Amino acid sequence: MVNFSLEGKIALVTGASYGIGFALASAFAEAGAKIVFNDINQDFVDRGLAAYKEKGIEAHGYVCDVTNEEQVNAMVAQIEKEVGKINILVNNAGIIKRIPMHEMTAAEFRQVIDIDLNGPFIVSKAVLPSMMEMGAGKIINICSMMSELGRETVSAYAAAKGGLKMLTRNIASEYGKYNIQCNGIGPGYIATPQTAPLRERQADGSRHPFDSFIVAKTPAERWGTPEDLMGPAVFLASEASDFVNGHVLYVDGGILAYIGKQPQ
Ligand code: NAP
Ligand code: GCO
Repeated sequence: MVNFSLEGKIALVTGASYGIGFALASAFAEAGAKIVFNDINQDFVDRGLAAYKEKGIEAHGYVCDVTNEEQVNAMVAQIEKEVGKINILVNNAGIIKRIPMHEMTAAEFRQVIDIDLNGPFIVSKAVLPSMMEMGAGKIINICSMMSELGRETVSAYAAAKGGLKMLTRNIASEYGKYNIQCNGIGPGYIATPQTAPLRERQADGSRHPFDSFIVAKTPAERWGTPEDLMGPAVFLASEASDFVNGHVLYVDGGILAYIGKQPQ
């Protein structure tokens, strides 16, 4: 019997007050997991807790900046004390800065790398010892189309997400012997606050050019939704994927496979 259930598991999803993280945590709860999440300030954590409660999910929320190793280690210790050892980690927290590279400061570049790549390293390192002790664990890194492709203005983000793909493969290589699987999810273009600027209506009411571009580049002819990612995440968090390791599962409506629609 294939086991997609997460009953009895504890899942930590970083940056999950809303957006993709919130959808993934909700899917894990539906599959039976206990939900733990963090966000960068109490206001977002409180909003997240209320949103989970509205869905009937009793989540545990913590204020923690994933780039701060001391805060992360303290949060994981507190989770283990208050909830239990973490079976599933989703490194979801992330930012993007859309700035032409020749105009981007080194500090701006570093900030994106710090949150999108150093953060997953720090949080994964914090949960690995207990997973090694338990002889099982799932780490899922939220990668991106930019783990494979570049585009104007996202140099820092692409460098971080490309690095996150290789960090995923390295954790898989180093910890597979402990029955810990580390995989990535590579969402396509998903309608969340992070991509809202790319979908804004123009002054004349027309679609944002990038919006039209993405719809033409996607065989599914639509933006993805956080809900599109829920099934793939439950699969990678469950025992059904125990022999899947070091893989990045692209959930992109076919963008990476498609040359794009011929302009009319
Ligand atoms: P989002 O709506 O901007 O949400 C990002 C979340 O991360 C927010 O809750 C944010 O909290 C949190 N966060 C940011 N910096 C943090 C830090 N230092 N410590 C803790 N939490 C932090 O983004 P999203 O669209 O849901 O994306 C979630 C993940 O999916 C990101 O890794 C993103 O790169 C990736 N992704 C998104 C898309 C897409 O099209 N949307 C596609 C591929 C991959 P605050 O609000 O408090 O800052
Ligand atoms: C951008 C978008 C993308 C998406 C996502 C695609 O400006 O190109 O924000 O980077 O967020 O990462 O997979």
